[in-house]
Amino acid sequence: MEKAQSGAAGFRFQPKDSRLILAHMAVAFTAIFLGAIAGLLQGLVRGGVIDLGPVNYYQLLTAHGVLMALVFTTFFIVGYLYSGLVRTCGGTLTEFSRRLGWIGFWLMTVGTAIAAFLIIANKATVLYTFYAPMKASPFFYIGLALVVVGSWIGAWAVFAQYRWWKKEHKGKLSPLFAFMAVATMGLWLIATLGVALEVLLQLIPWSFGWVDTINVVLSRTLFWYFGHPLVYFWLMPAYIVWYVNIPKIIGGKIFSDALARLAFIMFLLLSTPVGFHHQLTEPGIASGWKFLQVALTFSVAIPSLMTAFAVLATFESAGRARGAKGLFGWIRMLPWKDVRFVAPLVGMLSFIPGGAGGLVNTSYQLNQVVHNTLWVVGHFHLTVGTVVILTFFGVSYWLIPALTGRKLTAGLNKLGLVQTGLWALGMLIMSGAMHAAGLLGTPRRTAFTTYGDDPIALGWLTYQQVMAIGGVFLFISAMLMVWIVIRLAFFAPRTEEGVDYPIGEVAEEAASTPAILERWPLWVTVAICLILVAYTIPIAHLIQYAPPGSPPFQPY
Ligand code: HAS
Ligand code: CU
Repeated sequence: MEKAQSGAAGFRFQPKDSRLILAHMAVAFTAIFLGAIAGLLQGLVRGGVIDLGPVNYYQLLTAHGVLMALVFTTFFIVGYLYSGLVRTCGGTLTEFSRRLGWIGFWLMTVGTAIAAFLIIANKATVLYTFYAPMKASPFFYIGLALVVVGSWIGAWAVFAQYRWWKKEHKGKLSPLFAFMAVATMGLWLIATLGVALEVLLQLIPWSFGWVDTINVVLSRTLFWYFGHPLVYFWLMPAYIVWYVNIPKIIGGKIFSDALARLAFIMFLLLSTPVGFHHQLTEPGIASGWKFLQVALTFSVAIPSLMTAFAVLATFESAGRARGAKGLFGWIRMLPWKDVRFVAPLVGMLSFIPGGAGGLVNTSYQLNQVVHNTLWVVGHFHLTVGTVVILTFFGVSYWLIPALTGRKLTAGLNKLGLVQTGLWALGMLIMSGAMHAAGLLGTPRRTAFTTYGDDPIALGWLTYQQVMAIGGVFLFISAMLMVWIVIRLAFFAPRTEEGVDYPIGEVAEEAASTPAILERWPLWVTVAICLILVAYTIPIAHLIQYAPPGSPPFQPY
């Protein structure tokens, strides 16, 4: 590891940029800290290990889901994208982008604070998917709306920086990082349209009592129009790390710039028109439309398979360039003691079962076996909870010191390896037990219960206890991570020579990138056409043949 760092380019962040990025990181890691506490407690309650009496299981579950899946990811991603734009597009944000960045940050932070307050007050115990007809306080939805609007402004900050760079470098291909950041934020704008409509037109008027009932299936459809691309909004920045940062960390080259851009264009096109794979058991949507979206879901696995190929190719050629022999000799050449590589690598490895599980989920008939069971919870703890989060942890090990002008010491690197190992172990146990319990029929979104000592339900208990054990390892790992982040931000030794912000170079033998990949208007138009094909008629039907609306319920 020492060697990789001494070859550093010596990049320096300007304080006005690092302040903005660190602000995002501070909220992100506060969310991890609180979310992990909620996660531990909820896991122990669910396993029947402890009984918290009056503390509401569903309230803890909501806090855990919102903090980890929505708050941590969004703040981390926006901060990370700014950092890479600074590094690859001009060395500093333009005044305009930075101002937008701060406006977006404060809107998101105020919105988060409002939502968090209402969860603590037990006025928003609706889980992170906030499904109607469960009703939260209208101010919870307003808080979420502020987060979304803030993130839109963040997206414009990204676009503005990119456009500034393009103007300064007429006719040139944009840096790969910037291209990917634009694709990610473009997808985010398209995706959040669905949830914005749901919140503004349905949830807010209904929760204020301005209308008596809500069209439940329409609200869920609008939610999943957003909810699936949401998971790619988490995944694409992790892929940026794999495509752009990791090659440099392992001393290799980016396998193919064109392939990387093509994969991101495919995500832009195919991530949205697939939301029905979360609604395969939902009545009111004709099976033909479900089938179409299932087919599109299988297509959106292709850019992930391309990524697996490209990342492996980068690994192999990096090893061979260093003289690796035999079929697998290159594996030993990888920097196995560098946490900046190992944490994301564990993420990649967990996407092999995680992605396979996703393909099971979306296989129309198989979905009936797993839907609404703990299997699905196991799936998303492997994907967002390991692939994405371990990649982001891997980034934190070099990004936080890069922002504060400090060094990742050998000691903190070692502790990072322990943290990564604990996470991997905890997740193997917890997610493994969740998958198994799900296949036995254990429902998700339920507090501890033996269903009146029903023998089938009693058979699930061991799995739930095993899940709790995995949860304890994960909790320890999360606390260790927060501690390391604090060390890196405030206490690690300072360095004067500038720091290593790893950006890979494209391999010499890679083919050149076709300019058409950067024609955004074309790709956005195709994306919108696909969405119109997949959603117009089914949504029109949901409105035209609307089921009787539902009044609000507040069960907890
Ligand atoms: Fe999913 C439910 C289908 C990917 C997250 N998913 C969820 C939920 C979440 C989530 C949060 O079709 C629950 C929502 C809720 O609360 O109800 N998912 C898929 C499919 C994929 C997929 C087809 N999901 C993700 C990702 C997520 C995520 C990514 C977060 C980041 N998912 C579903 C379906 C449901 C679902 C149904 C609904 C289930 C239900 O009934 O409720 C695909 O995108 C997966 C494609 C991926 C691959 C794997 C490629 C492998 C790679 C790693 C290579 C490794 C290397 C390392 C290179 C085909 C890229 C090698 C190194 C060496 C040294 C050897
Ligand atoms: Cu999905």
